[in-house]
Amino acid sequence: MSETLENLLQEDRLFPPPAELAANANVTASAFDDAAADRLAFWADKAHRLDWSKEWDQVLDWSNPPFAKWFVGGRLNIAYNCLDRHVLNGIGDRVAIHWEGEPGDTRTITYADLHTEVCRAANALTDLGVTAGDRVAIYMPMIPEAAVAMLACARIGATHSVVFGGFSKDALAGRIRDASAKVVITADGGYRRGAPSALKPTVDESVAECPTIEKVLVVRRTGQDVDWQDGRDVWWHDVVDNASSEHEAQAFDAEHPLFILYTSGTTAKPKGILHTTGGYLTQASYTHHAVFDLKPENDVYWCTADIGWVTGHSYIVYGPLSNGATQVMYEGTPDTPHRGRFWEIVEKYKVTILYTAPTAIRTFAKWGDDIPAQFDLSSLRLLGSVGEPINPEAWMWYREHIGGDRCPIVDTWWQTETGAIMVSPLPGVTVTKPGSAMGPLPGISAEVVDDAGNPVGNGGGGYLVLNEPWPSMLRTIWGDDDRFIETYWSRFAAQGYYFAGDGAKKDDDGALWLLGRVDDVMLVSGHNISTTEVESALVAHAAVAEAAVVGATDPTTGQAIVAFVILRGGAEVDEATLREHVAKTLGPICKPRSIQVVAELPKTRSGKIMRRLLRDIAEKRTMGDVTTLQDSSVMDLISAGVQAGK
Ligand code: 6R9
Repeated sequence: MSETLENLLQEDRLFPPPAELAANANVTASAFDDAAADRLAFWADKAHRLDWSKEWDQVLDWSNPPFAKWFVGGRLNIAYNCLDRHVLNGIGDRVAIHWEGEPGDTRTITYADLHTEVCRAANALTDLGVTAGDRVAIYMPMIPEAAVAMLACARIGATHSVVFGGFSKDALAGRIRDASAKVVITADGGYRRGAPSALKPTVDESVAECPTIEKVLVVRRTGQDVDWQDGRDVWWHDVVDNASSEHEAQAFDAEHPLFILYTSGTTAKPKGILHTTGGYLTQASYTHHAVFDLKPENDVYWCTADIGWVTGHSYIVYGPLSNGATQVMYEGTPDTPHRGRFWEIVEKYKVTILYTAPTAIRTFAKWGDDIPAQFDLSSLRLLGSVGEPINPEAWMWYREHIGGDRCPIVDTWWQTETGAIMVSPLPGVTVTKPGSAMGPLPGISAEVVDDAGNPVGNGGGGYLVLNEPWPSMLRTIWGDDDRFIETYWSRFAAQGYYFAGDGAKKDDDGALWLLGRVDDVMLVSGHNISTTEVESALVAHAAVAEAAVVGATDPTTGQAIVAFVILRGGAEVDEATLREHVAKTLGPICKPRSIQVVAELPKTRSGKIMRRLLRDIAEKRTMGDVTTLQDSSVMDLISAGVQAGK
């Protein structure tokens, strides 16, 4: 990408925080002053929200960048912070998890229950030979045991590596091998789209290729038949249910490895992102308190992410539980048994805070306004978004049809690598703009820079960088320090900036707009145009629910914009109208060469559009690697449609 990104989309709508929320907010504007006065003292203060068995000697050791050490010399136990201290503080009978299985079965788990279960699991893992520093792979459906397994590992100092319960045998085996995991925790299966979906056979095939695995611990969820290898396979209900519920948590060093999580890695070998203990929990916990304004006595919080995504780690397990939250956990898909399932759950549990992804929001908009309108959503008071840029019109739809025009929206930008939220409105402070993540949180430093690493200033576009270390930053790529430096710290090595890989702009007021991955930026007749802005222009048309655009090689313009759109239920529109609509919104340079109506778009399991595959279609190439797709048949449908249409 050369010099800068064009700054095209204008947005004038403003939404101030609701007065009552602002008056009672957990975090007010003074947090920015505190952090500006002394950033390290600010984070030390946030670390004091946790219980440490030994105080640190130094807040940050940045003497060997980019290898950071936070809270040097401090010691704590993560599970103790998420469970024991709440029980000791007398809130053991507060509900930690309202779990809802896809078939409609439910479980209500208090903090005391969760504590007991994690203690048993910690003892069981110890009996299976797991000790501090060992790696444990977790390949599970969205059942409470997934959180229990993670916390039990954390409790005994084993490093977990959660792998999405839908990934293939090769993906699982590759991740087990890379981390040399000793144990896999899994289930016979889980419920997806109204049917049991098996997990154990994939584990069996993977483990056959992974000699480091000594034990496979299996939760019985669906009751489906499983192959069994005596001596290696053990049932959770045999070993965990029979283990002692007494377990004293030992403290670990602040830099003890807590988890490895592999990023989807669209092209190369997946990267094992390593997170450690003290800094990670400090920031996951504080941001959950600040961004969601969580009032643990009153709120019912629901993050719809899967545990296999970093969002599930930081905002289902570690953030909410460290804050003593009551939360909903749902096993299945949003359209089972009907398209109102999410709203039925909000109504049933009186959810107050909902955190979901733009892909889900656009899908709900496509399904129609009348579906959420059938449910009582009046308990909601705050909405969050994560995973992709949220198009302004999707943001407005979310606000109106889910938030009843009263709930603030926090659009939270962060990554597996950052461990916790970095850029987001504060709901009691920030006047928001639909589609903008607004600005860095207190204690976080971010900039938009040009090719040479100079700030672009208001009104300019370029690269989003993080220019100061932060507590929950990744510490390295597991087993590959060189790749860590090369991937994240080499682009702006002279300045010492972390480069996230995302394009961004600052509008005239200095608000931040994420513009998608820089690899996706299109170069049309010498102009750098972001996929996000063209997609948002398309989604702003009343007939369009979702859009994905890519740059395809073009003999005259270098690249031409090729768009794929999903229409809203019942809507009809012709291609010429949509092309004109984009030209009118953003300027003639952004007029797509072609627009194809499709039924689905290729997405990863965390809901991100895989533009690389659409580029293959637009340029009539054979398709690249589709292993991280949620549903690989989508690509056949799209290419068949494109061939028929052209
Ligand atoms: C948490 C998570 C990280 C990438 C990131 C960016 C995109 C996430 C976003 C967003 C715009 C937001 N992304 N949140 N883009 N606005 N609010 O998603 O982690 O799966 O590692 O993905 O997702 O491109 O670089 P991860």
